[in-house]
Amino acid sequence: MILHIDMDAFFASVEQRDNSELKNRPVVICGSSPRAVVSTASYEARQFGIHSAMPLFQARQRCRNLVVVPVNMEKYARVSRQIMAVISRFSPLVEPVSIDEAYADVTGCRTLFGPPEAIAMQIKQHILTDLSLTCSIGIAPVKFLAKIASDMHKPDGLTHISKEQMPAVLKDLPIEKISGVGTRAMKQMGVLNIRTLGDVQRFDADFLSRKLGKFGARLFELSWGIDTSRVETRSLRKSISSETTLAADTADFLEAKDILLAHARRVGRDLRKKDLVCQNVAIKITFSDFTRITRSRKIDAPVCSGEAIFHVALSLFEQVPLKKKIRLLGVGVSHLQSADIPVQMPLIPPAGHRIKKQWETVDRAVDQIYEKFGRDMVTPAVLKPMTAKPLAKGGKMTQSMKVLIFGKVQGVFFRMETLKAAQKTGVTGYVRNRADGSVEAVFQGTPDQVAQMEKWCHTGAPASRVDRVVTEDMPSAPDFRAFEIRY
Ligand code: TTP
Ligand code: MG
Repeated sequence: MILHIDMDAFFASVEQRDNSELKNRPVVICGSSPRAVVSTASYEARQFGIHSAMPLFQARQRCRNLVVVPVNMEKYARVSRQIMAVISRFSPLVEPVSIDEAYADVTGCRTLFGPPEAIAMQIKQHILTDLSLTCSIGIAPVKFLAKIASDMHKPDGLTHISKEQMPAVLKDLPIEKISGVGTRAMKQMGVLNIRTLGDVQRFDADFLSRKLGKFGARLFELSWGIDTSRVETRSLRKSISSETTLAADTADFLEAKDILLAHARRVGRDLRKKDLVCQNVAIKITFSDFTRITRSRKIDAPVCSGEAIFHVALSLFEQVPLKKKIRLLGVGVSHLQSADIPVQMPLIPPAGHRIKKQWETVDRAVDQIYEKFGRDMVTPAVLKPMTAKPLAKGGKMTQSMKVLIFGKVQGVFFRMETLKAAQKTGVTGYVRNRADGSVEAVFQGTPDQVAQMEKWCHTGAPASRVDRVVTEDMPSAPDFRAFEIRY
């Protein structure tokens, strides 16, 4: 059984505890800049509709007696360590997930401390008596449900979803309760009339994967109560990261993409140097107004290639609405393990597996060049201006190039946009969807035209997400008369 422990109005409760004048009053914890947003609101302030991430001026409009307390991160970090210490008294398997929440696997703790509910009550009791704070705890057979349960009866709640209750809870669970559901996936599910996990159960895994990508497969499993993620202890959560404060704040997506790539490659290199692999990738963004967000994702199989880390980082980045300029950008990896630990491979390797292995080989070769000749000898293709090799054919300089585009790239719109771009550039050839979810295109034209199209492929049609572009010269391609969409 898994426990998910989440503190109630954490920053605000700590301040209310330490200053009796703040007790029972509407309090927000907030930065001091004029454009500051609320970090958290006390439950008294929440009655006015004030919540985390709300601009302070708006919060003040809602409640005239609002008390604004500055953030004291060091103090919250200290209290956080005390909370984790309390939880660790009841289980050796504790995974802190943020400053105020943790998972604890209490499966093996029954003999010492009793059944999960008794353990949860004792944790709540200790946090209250030792630290004068309240928390809410969710208990469930799997992690994602434990997290949902802890939120069900906040504040000071205790919610147990037993194995027997799981089917009924899953059936009515609104999908927006599941963490990691992006706005695009929400839209797509709206089209499919999916509002609850019960609705998800009507579809099969293949269909959901096709419609929602990788998230579809996870959603399918969750809808049937399957969540294979384990509670990862702190020792496994060491991380490696790379970040920079930019010379000038930027809102340029391509610039940010290049920075992410550079960081991902640096992190990958560090991993390989230490003979480690990671199974979690995170990005960190500080905006020009100093608000900061982090996003992270667990990945299916451990990786150490900069390319693999980059693709996860990029997809996380794409889910962040860029309303403000970026001041700092970073990539981090965690859930590290030795690269020597044999990874259990699925019987049928997933489609990307071979490509992933190839990238790791490329990365290791590039590492050696770095070691020998220094940094500037090799740069990843995306950071380099695109060039094309001309080939003499039929007396005129034409080049034919086959391009495979991976990512969220299928659909009528993507093909139409490729056609439009090709016609604009003047190349001939074709574009078609492939069964594995990628798009294949062949471009024929002058080296310049082909290079332009190759460059276009790296960004793709608006609203698409290009993960990877593989190109291949085709010296013996036939002459194409026009550019067409093939089916
Ligand atoms: P949460 O656990 O999301 O919120 P909370 O503990 O304040 O309230 P709840 O009772 O609903 O759990 O976040 C923990 C702390 O993280 C929160 O006290 C302040 C900080 N935080 C921010 O700084 N910005 C944010 O946008 C959010 C959501 C939280
Ligand atoms: Mg909380």
